[in-house]
Amino acid sequence: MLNLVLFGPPGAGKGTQADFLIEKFKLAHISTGDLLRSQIAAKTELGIEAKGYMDKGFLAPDSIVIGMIKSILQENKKANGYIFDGFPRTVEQARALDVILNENGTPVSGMLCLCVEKEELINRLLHRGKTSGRSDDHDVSIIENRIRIYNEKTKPLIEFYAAQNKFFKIDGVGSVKDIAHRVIETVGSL
Ligand code: B4P
Repeated sequence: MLNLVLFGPPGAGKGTQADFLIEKFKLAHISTGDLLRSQIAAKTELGIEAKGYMDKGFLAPDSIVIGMIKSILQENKKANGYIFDGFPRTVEQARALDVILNENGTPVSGMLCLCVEKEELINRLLHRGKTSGRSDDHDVSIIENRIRIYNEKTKPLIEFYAAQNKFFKIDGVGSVKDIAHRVIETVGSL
């Protein structure tokens, strides 16, 4: 079973590359950003709580996100494997994911980290903000906060997965297709 963690700062191309991996390896796509946005759109209690954090560029609380992952994995038990897109984002989330997957005897196969410089990230997100309607893509200070939070809370996961020999660094700059080629080649080597 292939369980991939698609990793990188906001705007690195995680959602974009997930589409190629789904097509190629027929995996179930689990994007915590998409799940949270659908809770917000449905105006659920969870969505209303998460919105307060996301609009300002902060992470949603671990308890919310981990609970969401547990129920989505429960609903998709027959999948060939999973692409975790934007999850885990904190060490607590990564530990929880290891516990859940190890219980099923299907651990994380590899963490694919897309590397992109800050200036390019900001340009991509502002560009997307023109059409996405996402409240966190319009304002440079909110985007910078997302990148700051990534550096503080999420980047330490590189060490977490490197210690398990599961960290794979991929250049995230270039054409979307070239990057997809690099990503697929890396997955093929796992
Ligand atoms: P996400 O939905 O995961 O959003 P993101 O980090 O901005 O990445 P995304 O996948 O959307 O963008 P991508 O890099 O594909 O999270 C949003 C918020 O939800 C978080 O800030 C947080 O508040 C909350 N959240 C989500 N998961 C959480 C968790 N686990 N714990 C707590 N909170 C959580 O691409 C961005 C843009 O770049 C696109 O427009 C794309 O077209 C463009 N692009 C991609 N590749 C390109 C390339 N090669 N060249 C040029 N442009 C490219």
